[in-house]
Amino acid sequence: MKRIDLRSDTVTLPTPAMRAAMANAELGDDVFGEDPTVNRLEAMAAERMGKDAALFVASGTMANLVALLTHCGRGDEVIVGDKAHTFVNEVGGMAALGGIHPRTVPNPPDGTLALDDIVGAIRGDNVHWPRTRLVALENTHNACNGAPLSPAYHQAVYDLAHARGIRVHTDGARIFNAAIALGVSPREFARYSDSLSFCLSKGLSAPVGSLLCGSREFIAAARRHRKMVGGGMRQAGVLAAAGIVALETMIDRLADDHANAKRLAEGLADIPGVALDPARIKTNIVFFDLTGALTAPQLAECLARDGVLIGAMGERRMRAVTHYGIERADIETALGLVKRALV
Ligand code: TLP
Repeated sequence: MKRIDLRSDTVTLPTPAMRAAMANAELGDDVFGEDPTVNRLEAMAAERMGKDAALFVASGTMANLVALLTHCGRGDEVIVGDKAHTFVNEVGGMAALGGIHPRTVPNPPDGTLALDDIVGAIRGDNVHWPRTRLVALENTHNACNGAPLSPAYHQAVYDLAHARGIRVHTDGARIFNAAIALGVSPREFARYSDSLSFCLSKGLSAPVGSLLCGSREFIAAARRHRKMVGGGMRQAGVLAAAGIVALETMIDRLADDHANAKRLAEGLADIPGVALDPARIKTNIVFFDLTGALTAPQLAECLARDGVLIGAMGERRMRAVTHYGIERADIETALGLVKRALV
């Protein structure tokens, strides 16, 4: 029985080409700046995003933390969506480690922040108030069904923030999913972000690592923060080698993941007791709700017995994520099992 693991695209395993590249990687001490493979990956990432420089870090969480520490001082405020990964799923690191004050505004289902809400949340000059330093966006927006944010939206946020001396960070953990879904270069998002992070270890299937991209000065400062949080790795080229293969070979195929997610959403919507709007599914993340007797943990347990893993995200809410290794036939198998359990 094939295990069909739809819990996340983080479960992807490295491709044979990645394993070969890792075994043969040329290495050095990256804290000395002497790992040629890390240096190559960072140069590639900067070039892909149209930024001066990039920094290889251990995870998406570390990329966001280092970005926030670099943009904000203690007591500064960041405007962030109430469903943002940085706010919900990063252990409160910005507050715990950076003394950074999150100011949430609601994320509507399209994953944006309403421009009026951002303007309304920006602090004036008052001795009582923290200083607004940063707006943090997320593209694609994980908790909003992987919604891709358009370059035009990024530009609108960037323009209004910059007009007020505020910077913009984009958590682009799945920025290549957004680029593929909208048919644009990832540079279109990076252009309107002072910093942008993206992950190698989600849909791109590398085992470990994220890149933080920005100006030369920003990345130099971020490098110190990475060291401070214990992220200065030594022969990290063994990991970066897989990341290079990921950037070279794994981006275009994300379109298959999007098509599989669409099919999954349409199939789920046809099953009585499942509620979702398939029109919202534009990338590889499908949230759905259960309206019948079975709870999400119960359905997850039932499916797991047949080798299909879908995340229970609450009493009624579930999440399925498509990725490398999940084929169309696996989607049909999962749909058949959900139907059998619910109908
Ligand atoms: N997301 C994970 C879980 O943490 C929820 C997942 O399974 O989707 N930004 C975004 C938008 C993310 O979705 C994630 C991971 C991260 C940052 C953090 O990346 P890692 O896991 O590498 O720290």
